[in-house]
Amino acid sequence: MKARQALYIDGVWCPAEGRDTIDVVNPVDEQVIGQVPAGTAEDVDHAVRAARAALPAWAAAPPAERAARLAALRDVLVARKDEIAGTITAELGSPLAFSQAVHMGTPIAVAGSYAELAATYAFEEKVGNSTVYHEPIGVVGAITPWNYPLHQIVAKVAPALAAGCTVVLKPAEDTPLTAQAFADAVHEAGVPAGVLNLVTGLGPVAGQALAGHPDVDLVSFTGSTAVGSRIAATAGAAVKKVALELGGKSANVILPSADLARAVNVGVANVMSNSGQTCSAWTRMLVHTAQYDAAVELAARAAAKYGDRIGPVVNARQRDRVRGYIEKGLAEGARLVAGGVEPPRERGYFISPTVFADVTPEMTVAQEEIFGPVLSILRYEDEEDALRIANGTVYGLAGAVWAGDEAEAVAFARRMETGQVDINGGRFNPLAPFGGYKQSGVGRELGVHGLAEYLQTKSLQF
Ligand code: TXE
Repeated sequence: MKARQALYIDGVWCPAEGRDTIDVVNPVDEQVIGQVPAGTAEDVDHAVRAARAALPAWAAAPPAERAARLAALRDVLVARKDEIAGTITAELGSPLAFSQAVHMGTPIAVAGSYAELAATYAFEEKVGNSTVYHEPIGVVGAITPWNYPLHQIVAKVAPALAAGCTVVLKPAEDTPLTAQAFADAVHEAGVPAGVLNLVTGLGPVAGQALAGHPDVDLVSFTGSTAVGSRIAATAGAAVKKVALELGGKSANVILPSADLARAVNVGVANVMSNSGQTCSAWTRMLVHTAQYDAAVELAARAAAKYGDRIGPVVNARQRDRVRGYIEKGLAEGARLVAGGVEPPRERGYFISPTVFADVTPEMTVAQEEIFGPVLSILRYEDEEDALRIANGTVYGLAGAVWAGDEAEAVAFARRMETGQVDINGGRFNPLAPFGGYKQSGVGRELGVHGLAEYLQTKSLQF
């Protein structure tokens, strides 16, 4: 896809106020593949005004009309699946088959789910002698990361549009071409002018201007905990609602009754997928001491099979950051059983799938989000020990439990301080709420819970 030197505001591609641009780089060969405008605070203001002007008509549109536009958007994404997957591969570096299946498949499912929810949700209900109306919260500022470039956008924009909100989107610097393709898809789907506006730009400039804009009613952010907490502080000062989807350090708990080989193989695949750049990745594998050595051997073998097929990480900064964590793991006494720190390649931000054994709960690699293809395997003595370790980080986004008996896995999962748990592998469900306990965030995405974030309630008493 050709990069557009323009912002999408009020239904048209228009030039940015300033002349600064952002280079888009292919992480596989480090070539610059395009340039997009680095929007300024003035551009954000322009976009917010367009979103505000479009709000009354969109909020008042019958839910069936909003549902029809979302269904059309889903259809456009389906029709353009291969083309947009190619764009994602070019700017994120993920293998094309993965971009087609996951980077496109997931947002297509989510857009479809919101087309249905917009049509069926009870925006008005009777409660005793009252009528309760669920009204759109207003203008939404959506700030998204690069790791699932389209999914992160759709997970915010689709429920916002279903709710009757209008949106200003500020996508990540690394993956703006996917965001431009999304804006084109929204346009083609017949969504009215001003309902979605796109301002590409730098986080501390365009992102900050959007988060602090007085005429934005809700800021929905996905990214690092550091930036999320800053956005929450800004929004809090203005008594503005925020939804935050932040980091994770999820535990994959393999109980002794589980099918060990399956649990380890799926667990390794989960961490290596998308080169480890998944906030919900099961980056800590917890294994009973009696099965520990067998699990380590299985994991090392599984990781070695992936090689470069997982693709690079997104940029040089992330590569260096991940390498730093691997070095820290070694320095703190973890035992490397696959991958490790290699000299940087001549081209491409590749990191070999890495597995650490003999990781203890207080080590940095067991506490901090690495966001690369790095798995830490920890040992536990009994179930209480496993639970203490699983709950022993500042995060609580996702996790997994494996057991021979599903009820046993469910009982353990209910005691985990985390927002989503896969039982014996699990399967993606676009209707299941996703979001964090503790420092993993505030609010939920997907399904009716995700829709509710974009609504406020009014009650009339009779
Ligand atoms: O994130 P940032 P980065 C984690 C992951 C990763 C680390 C750093 O651990 O290694 O964060 O990644 C915008 N005001 N996650 O630096 O900076 C920015 O432009 C307003 C977890 O890429 O948080 C981008 O659009 N906005 C994660 C978005 O915030 C600002 C996904 C995310 O970028 C801003 C990505 C500011 N001051 C990273 N500064 C997940 N939860 O899935 C930046 N931004």
